Amino acid sequence: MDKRSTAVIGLGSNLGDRASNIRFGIAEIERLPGTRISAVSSLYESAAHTIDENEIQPDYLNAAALLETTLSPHDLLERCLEIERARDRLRDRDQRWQSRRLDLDILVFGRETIFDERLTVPHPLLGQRRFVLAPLMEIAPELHIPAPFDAPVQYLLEHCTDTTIVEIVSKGRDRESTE
Ligand code: A4P
Ligand code: MG
Repeated sequence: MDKRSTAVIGLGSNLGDRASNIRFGIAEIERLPGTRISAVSSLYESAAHTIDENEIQPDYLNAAALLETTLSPHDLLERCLEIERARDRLRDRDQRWQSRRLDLDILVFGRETIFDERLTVPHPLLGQRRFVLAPLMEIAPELHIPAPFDAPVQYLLEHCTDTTIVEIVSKGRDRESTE
């Protein structure tokens, strides 16, 4: 079966050589079977969102990659988790939102809304996070984010109440022009 879907993966890193970790993630996504990256955002820097607001964590670099893939959403998730593990993510499995070398989140997968024990798509916090919406705005401002958001990226960014400062730190690349 060769059903092709448009998906977006959000990448984040706040440990080690953050830019290199994100470049590694992009390169590994590009190697996935049946998958082609069509755009990669610039890198964006912001303070860490933490569950406990008193917790201090290193700042994050974030980016987003727009891709076409014939993988299923759950296969893509498994591949993303393998890529994270390959970047030697040593974390306590029971604790959420810890610092990490590389975190890959499936932000959007076609027009699908998925909510099961392994996968929630669109990513549930997408609309509340400027560090997710800013890179997405750069590569896919008109992309329609399915339910429960049911709105284009541009609309979600305009209505985002997250006051975190998100600064662009390096230019992205247009895949079409580099290949
Ligand atoms: N999972 C469910 N849905 C998804 C999805 N759409 N994409 C499951 C990826 N994974 C998904 O993930 C735990 C499980 O989530 C996976 O095994 C998968 O089955 P995890 O990566 O081990 O846990 P986590 O990342 O610590 O938790 P969570 O809830 O995914 O956190 P987030 O949303 O990734 O947030 N601040 C800034 N500035 N920038 C950031 O990138 N990131 C986080 C982590 C916190 N603060 C941040 C940033
Ligand atoms: Mg995550």
